[in-house]
Amino acid sequence: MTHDLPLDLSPEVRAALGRGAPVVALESTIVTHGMPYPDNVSTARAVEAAVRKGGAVPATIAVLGGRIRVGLSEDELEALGRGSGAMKLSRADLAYAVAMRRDGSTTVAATMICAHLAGIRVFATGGIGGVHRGMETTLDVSADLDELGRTPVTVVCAGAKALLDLPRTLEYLETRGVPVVGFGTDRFPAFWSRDSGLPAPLRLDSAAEVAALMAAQRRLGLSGGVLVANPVPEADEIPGSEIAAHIDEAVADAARRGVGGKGVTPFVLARMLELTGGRSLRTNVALILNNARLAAEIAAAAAG
Ligand code: PSU
Ligand code: MN
Repeated sequence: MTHDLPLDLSPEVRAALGRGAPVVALESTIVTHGMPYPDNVSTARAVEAAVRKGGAVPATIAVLGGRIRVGLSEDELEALGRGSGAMKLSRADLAYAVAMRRDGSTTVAATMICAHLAGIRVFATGGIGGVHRGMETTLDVSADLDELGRTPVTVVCAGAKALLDLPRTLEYLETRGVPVVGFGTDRFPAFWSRDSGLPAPLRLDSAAEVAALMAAQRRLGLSGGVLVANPVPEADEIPGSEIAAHIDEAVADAARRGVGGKGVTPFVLARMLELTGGRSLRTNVALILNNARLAAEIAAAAAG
């Protein structure tokens, strides 16, 4: 227990943080709501291994029985991936899950909150939530964006999915004062594809440069995180022209079935898997591993 917070660090994570060694936070909504079993668990394990190989300690975050757990055991990860009872926790649900002693997986927003409580500054995921298409009527804007504007954690992602309204997502991030960095690219990536058709607002080309940005942000007293957009490796990408029709169909299906709120992203992800015959999942796994490797490098550069 850390002070009187409902926060439990695994012994390995606690030791790493204690000696100032690099630690990379990992989310768990990807496990419970982003991929089917058993690919979700095997991917989560492979991501942890990629972080280790990069010289950092992985800290997968979830809420179990109302305790925020930072660093899960193999068995806990397996149970989370198998089970269907976990809540999808964003900022709005975190206190509820703690108070009611529930199990829940953490989204990008909730993982940032928990990572910050634990003292972890770098976090790897696949794609962030964003402004949904049709937000003019639904007002559906992921809490991930506001979290990036307020919580000092660097999030490494492969951009955001083209099922979102990407121009508005970037506008919103700018309004909230979030540095959005194309890593080794001038283009903002779109998860399965390397280029969304939009420019990346900023560009950096090394982990050391990202660490320098984080340090400067801190020195200036600017609250909030950094979004590092790391394009999927070329060999694994699905070009935008190939994926666009599937995205449109999946989004239309969600609307037709009246799926709304927290259900939209999980529904569309599952539908994309069907529509692409599994190809979207392979790309998803490849890009998360790629982000885990970069996050480990950034954590090492920031710790050094
Ligand atoms: N985008 C993805 N894959 C995901 C998610 C987003 O490409 O698994 C998950 C992340 O956990 C993200 C959350 O934080 O969905 C956003 O959900 P919402 O749009 O309901 O805020
Ligand atoms: Mn939403």
